[in-house]
Amino acid sequence: MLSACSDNAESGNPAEEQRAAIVCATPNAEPVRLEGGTFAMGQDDIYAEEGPVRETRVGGFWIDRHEVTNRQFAAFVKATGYVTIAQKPVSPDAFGVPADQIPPHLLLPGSAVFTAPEKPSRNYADWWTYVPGANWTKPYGPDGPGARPNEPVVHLGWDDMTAYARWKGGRMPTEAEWEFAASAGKPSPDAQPAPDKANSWQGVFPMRNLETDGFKEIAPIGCFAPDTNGLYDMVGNVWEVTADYYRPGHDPDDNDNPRGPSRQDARDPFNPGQASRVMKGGSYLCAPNYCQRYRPAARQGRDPGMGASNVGFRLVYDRMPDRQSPPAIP
Ligand SMILES: [Ca+2]
Ligand SMILES: [Ca+2]
Repeated sequence: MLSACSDNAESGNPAEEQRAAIVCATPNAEPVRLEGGTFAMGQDDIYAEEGPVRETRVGGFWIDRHEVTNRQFAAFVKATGYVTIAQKPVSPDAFGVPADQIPPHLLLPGSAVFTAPEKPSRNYADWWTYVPGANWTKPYGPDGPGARPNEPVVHLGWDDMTAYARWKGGRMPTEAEWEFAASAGKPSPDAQPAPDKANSWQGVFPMRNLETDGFKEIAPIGCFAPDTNGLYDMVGNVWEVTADYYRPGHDPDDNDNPRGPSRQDARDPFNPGQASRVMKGGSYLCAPNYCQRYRPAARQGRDPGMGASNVGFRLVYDRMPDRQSPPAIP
């Protein structure tokens, strides 16, 4: 079944009209069974953290066809009363400095929101802003639109995602499982996906977003063609957090259902001192001039304690989930 992403057909804004003309699929809610196998994991010629390439085996699993949506997360919250990390005040202990040195707004509930800077920059601190009031229900902050049901949920921390996973009867994918699933059909290993293949950033990041693919920010699920596994938006739209701890590069000897380094061996240059998790696939903010991470092998660390406006997830399952009786959250 197909449905229009928007009914805003005659806005006078070419980008909005283009978006309105895009027809999005309504993906089947049942996960896809992948039988597992061997594939070439990693990449050697783009960013050093992605190598070395090595033959890697993964076992079979089921995987969600699309990123977890706001509709799905809202059902979890309604059933359990769950409150996410971004909806709670921040502990001063998280900063490691005396409380009187912490800017007060950083202690308010909130999350990191992309805000295009006024001048060209290659410093991520210039486009990431801690916005009090930003959380999964208000992905662009308190003054922006509310969460749209068919868009991927964002602004979740690790504990939020795993709480949802337990309730749903699934788990976070390993990096190898995720990359195996995303490698279906052997997408181009280095080029930016065509505008009809994935939601990424066309133009010069972070100043000029041409929106050639029809979306300035997050897209609803199902607006871009699925891969040969029937999976939507593995590359692009929002980053997807996996179970593995992050450190730059792969262990070449860890190639049979690898689960990444131990917590003690985790290391994230962008989040020193944090046991970050690996996230995959890039987002709507990935552009050729800055973040060429719209590829299956691409990876980055994700601070487990805070979400962002371009980070989501999807689940995998070891058995077909029983959708009739999700367990109560502890
Ligand atoms: Ca886009
Ligand atoms: Ca994605």
